Amino acid sequence: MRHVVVGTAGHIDHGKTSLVKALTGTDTDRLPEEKARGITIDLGFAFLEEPDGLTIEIVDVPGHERFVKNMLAGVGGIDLVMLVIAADEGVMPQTREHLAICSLLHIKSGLVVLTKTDLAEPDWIELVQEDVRSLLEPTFLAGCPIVPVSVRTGAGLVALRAELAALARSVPVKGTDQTPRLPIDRVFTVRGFGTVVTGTLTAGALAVDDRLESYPRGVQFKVRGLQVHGRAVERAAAGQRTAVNLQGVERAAIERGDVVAPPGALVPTLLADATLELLKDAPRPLKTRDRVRFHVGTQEVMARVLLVDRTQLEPGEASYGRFRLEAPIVALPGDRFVVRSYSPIVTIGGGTVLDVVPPRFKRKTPALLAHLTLLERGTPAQVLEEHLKQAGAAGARGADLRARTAFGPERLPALLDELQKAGAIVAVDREWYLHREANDRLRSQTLGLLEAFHAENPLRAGISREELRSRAGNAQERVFDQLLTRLEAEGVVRSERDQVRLAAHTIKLNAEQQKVVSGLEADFLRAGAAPPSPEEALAKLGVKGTERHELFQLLVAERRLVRVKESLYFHADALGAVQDKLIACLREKKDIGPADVKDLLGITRKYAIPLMEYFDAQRITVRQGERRVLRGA
Ligand SMILES: Nc1nc2c(ncn2[C@@H]2O[C@H](COP(=O)(O)OP(=O)(O)OP(=O)(O)O)[C@@H](O)[C@H]2O)c(=O)[nH]1
Ligand SMILES: [Mg+2]
Repeated sequence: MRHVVVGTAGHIDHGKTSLVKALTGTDTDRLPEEKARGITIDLGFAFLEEPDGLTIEIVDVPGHERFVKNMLAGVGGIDLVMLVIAADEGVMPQTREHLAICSLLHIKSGLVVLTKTDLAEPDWIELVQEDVRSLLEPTFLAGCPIVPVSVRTGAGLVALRAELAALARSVPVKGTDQTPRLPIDRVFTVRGFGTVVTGTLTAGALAVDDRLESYPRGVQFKVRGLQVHGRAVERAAAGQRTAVNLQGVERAAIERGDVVAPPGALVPTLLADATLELLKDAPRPLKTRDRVRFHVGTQEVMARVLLVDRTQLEPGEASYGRFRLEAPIVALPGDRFVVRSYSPIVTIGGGTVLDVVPPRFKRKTPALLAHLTLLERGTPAQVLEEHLKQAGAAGARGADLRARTAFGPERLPALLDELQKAGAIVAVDREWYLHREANDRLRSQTLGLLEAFHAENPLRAGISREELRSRAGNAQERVFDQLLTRLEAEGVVRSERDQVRLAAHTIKLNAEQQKVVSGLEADFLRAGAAPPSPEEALAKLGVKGTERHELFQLLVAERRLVRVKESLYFHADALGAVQDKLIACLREKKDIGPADVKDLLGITRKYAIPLMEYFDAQRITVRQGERRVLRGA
């Protein structure tokens, strides 16, 4: 089962809709206004089934110059174009404009239908054919079949159908390893069913009960039903005209231009980098900051264009542009788009989307140019590496890379693997990646910070992990954790509790410092349950300072002194002895008050109260009024 999408194109009244009807039996002009005016206003849909299982989906577009925007919403998803030219009138303005649009969208092939041949003399038809050939010469339709037909007499219709089927069979099969996307071209409600959207599925498949999302508004829903050609189906495949019945979504929450895809698979953006070419016959140069109409998929959004390496793009020239969009678009790199001027509304150019999450760059810098050139011309692996390079120290999640590249769910992991093996990127964990350069930069920055910290604080064992992370440019937490884990595994860094240090760092005391530290420790040990204040202890050794003194803190960091409350420290051994006595006493007496503690340890209230509170906090005792009992006793 193959589905190939053919779009009509051509000037108003040249017979597109009549031709579709003659081929398929379907009148695609459904609107009352279309019937009344005898012109096509919006898109119409029909199909042809070939005996071998090939289905040719036909999108009929309006030719009126005022409805080119509708035409653009229709041709975004087509594989082939059927350029319809009336033999009596020949090439007209929208013949050219539609042809230019198809060229800009990189439609691969198609054919020309020279219709209304019953209205022209053979000589004249001959001349028109010449004219058409020279029009097509510089385009993708150069040398394509030109099929003369008359809907009135039926002449040429059989030959046309055969040409169409042959062309359709030569269209390459659509990729399966791609994000399924349904750019919405119609939204309506069906009584008893609710909201229905239609579009041409670009890739992959959709199935009933799938959980999907409508972008850019992020409305999530379940597929209640699917229809293809008016028949209910369980599954819709790439290339099929698909109608999706959304469960629980208001009609007003969706409009033409929105895109249906799996949740998280796409990123709406207000900024897009792209290649940009101006048509040779554009009426004037395009200047940076010009306001344009940006058409991608079935969407039209106003935008300002910033030219990357010049202030003005001349007709026929190509460069890179950054588009500041006035409403979010939903696209993937590789998508083609069309640009029309704000006023007068004419098609002036187009290009390929390169990046939908563009990095911040100072405009016009050679770096930006090099970056965009790589995105345009690089191999898939180079493009992916470039995205990770731009992500810097923050790195990127695999799922986010998928939403901003055209690589499918199978291709992307394979490319990430390849880059990892080549040493270009580092896997932070199973879903987070970092460019090698960012990794190395963060690593040397972190080691440098540790070195500097030790040099400035020779008597401190280490720096807190959080402090270090924030000094290292507020590194992404997962990235930083992974770096420290690796540095530890390599034996370069040690971390204890929340303190990090270089493995090589040791605290070296000179003789005088050593004397102070030993003196302090001895003093507190001797004082037992009635220790001096830090100031007193230091002063006794001839040092001026408080508990913040670094030699004092050294004993605290090593847990030889334990802080019971502000400015009240006990030697760890003394505190251990106090705890033992207290527990023994509590076992015997069941509960004790401050007076018991004073007597037991021979200390004053000044020590007894903080000690009792300390043991409460340590969850050894529980307070009951003014008395304490053993916790859990
Ligand atoms: N004599 C003759 N008339 C034709 C032929 N094909 C179409 N017409 C007539 O041309 C007029 C326009 O035909 P449409 O099919 O509506 O043209 P269209 O290209 O779809 O027009 P838009 O969608 O508005 O751009 C109608 O009156 C048709 O009957 C033909 O082969 N011979
Ligand atoms: Mg029509």
